[in-house]
Amino acid sequence: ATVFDPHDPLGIDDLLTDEDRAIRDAVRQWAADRVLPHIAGWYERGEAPVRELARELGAMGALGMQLTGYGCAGATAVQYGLACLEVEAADSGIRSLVSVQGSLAMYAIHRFGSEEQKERWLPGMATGETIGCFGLTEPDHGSDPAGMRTHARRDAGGDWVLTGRKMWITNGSVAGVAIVWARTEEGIRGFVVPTDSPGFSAPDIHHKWSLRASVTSELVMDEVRLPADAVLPEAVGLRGPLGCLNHARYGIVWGAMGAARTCFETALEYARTREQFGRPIGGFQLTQAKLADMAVELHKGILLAHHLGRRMDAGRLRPEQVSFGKLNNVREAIEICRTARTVLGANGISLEYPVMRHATNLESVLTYEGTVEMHQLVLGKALTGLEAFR
Ligand code: TGC
Ligand code: FAD
Repeated sequence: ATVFDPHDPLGIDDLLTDEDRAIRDAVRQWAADRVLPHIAGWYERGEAPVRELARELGAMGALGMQLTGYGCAGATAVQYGLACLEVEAADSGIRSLVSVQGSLAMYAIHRFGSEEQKERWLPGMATGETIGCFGLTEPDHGSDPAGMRTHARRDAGGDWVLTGRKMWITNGSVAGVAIVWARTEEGIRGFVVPTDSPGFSAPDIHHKWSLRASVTSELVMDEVRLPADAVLPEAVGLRGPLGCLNHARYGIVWGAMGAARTCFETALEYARTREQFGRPIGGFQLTQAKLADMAVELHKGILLAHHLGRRMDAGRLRPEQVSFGKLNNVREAIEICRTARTVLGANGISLEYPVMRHATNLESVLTYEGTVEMHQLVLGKALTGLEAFR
């Protein structure tokens, strides 16, 4: 007979294969051993051992997990999603490392790169030896990357000369390679930039109150000279970087539910044990309403992520469907975390518990990879046929 499991009320586990469960459990265990004991301290100090974590994630096959060849794991979209969920259940900043490495930097090279670029960069990125970053956003062009100012021109010898600034770049200062998108005479192109190139620097951005266990940097390119073959040959126009974003956004659809799960589970446990007015606060109707609503949105979100994963595995996932998932799941996840915070009372604001950390992390997740408003407008355009960005 089936029993009701408060941790899986819809029985979503039944949708997974044994291999899916094995991957999920391995990543969950890694996060429990390697992230959870330290994360509050990293968060408080605004640091994380990114290089060490990247190597460990690489050893688990979690970097460029869905890609094939070049040392990548060739996992399914559902398996990649489950890994994102488990990593983000520990911290969104660590999941960002996974997303940027695998879904943005490695994906760009895998999807749009030459054979030489793939062989040179991907194996070391899959092991986490080399960290990658992805520079699309600029100080004056975030939601509207079409307006970017960073540009590259060819000199007389055929080399590229790259100049400009990128802003809010995850992993910037720890990266060995940067994928930088720039305006050229041929349209927007992607460049594979070794970060030791003369003229390239990546100063860190400080004073963040969100995603504190993640490195965020500026990229400054002052006449960076690159060989002719530094350009990604298969990407011309904004469809190049936006194609990479589909992949990373898909991982976030799952990941956000990881943050939400941790907050829900924390609130549930707290509500069962914390007593006021002579009884557990979980016995009050108002608390139960919160827990019921959180559980509904959490598991609806996981089902949605699973549905999108199956579509991606079948090669049938539309960008508008990714926007649907990113919009819903990040918005609901932050709501779940904020509600969990209220259930914990004053303890909710403490780093001794994970909820405030997750809630403040999700402020970044709500904004990056396309803001709520951008995904509403993508869906609005798909629904009405009318574009409302400009
Ligand atoms: P639009 O005219 O609609 O499109 C230009 C070209 O791109 C194609 N396209 C797509 N291709 C693939 N996937 C998608 N999702 C695509 N969306 C559009 C489109 O077909 C067209 O191709 P072509 O060949 O006809 O030229 O472009 P637009 O200028 O109107 O902009 C549309 C908009 C606003 C949706 C887009 O600019 C956008 O998504 N803006 C948000 C920017 C964004 O998400 N930035 C994220 C930066 S990276 C990041 O945040 C990493 S954080 C990572 C972490 O730490 O986890
Ligand atoms: P803006 O585009 O200036 O938007 C400000 C507000 O205006 C938003 O609410 C937005 O939705 C709204 N708005 C804008 N246009 C419209 C419109 N047409 N209609 C209605 N509302 C509109 N970028 C990278 O390239 N690589 C990275 O690795 C990366 N990592 C990041 C890490 C962190 C921690 C953060 C916070 C950001 C990161 N980003 C990265 C940048 C991120 O993608 C951008 O912040 C995001 O795309 C929004 O751009 P913006 O901040 O310039 O906001």
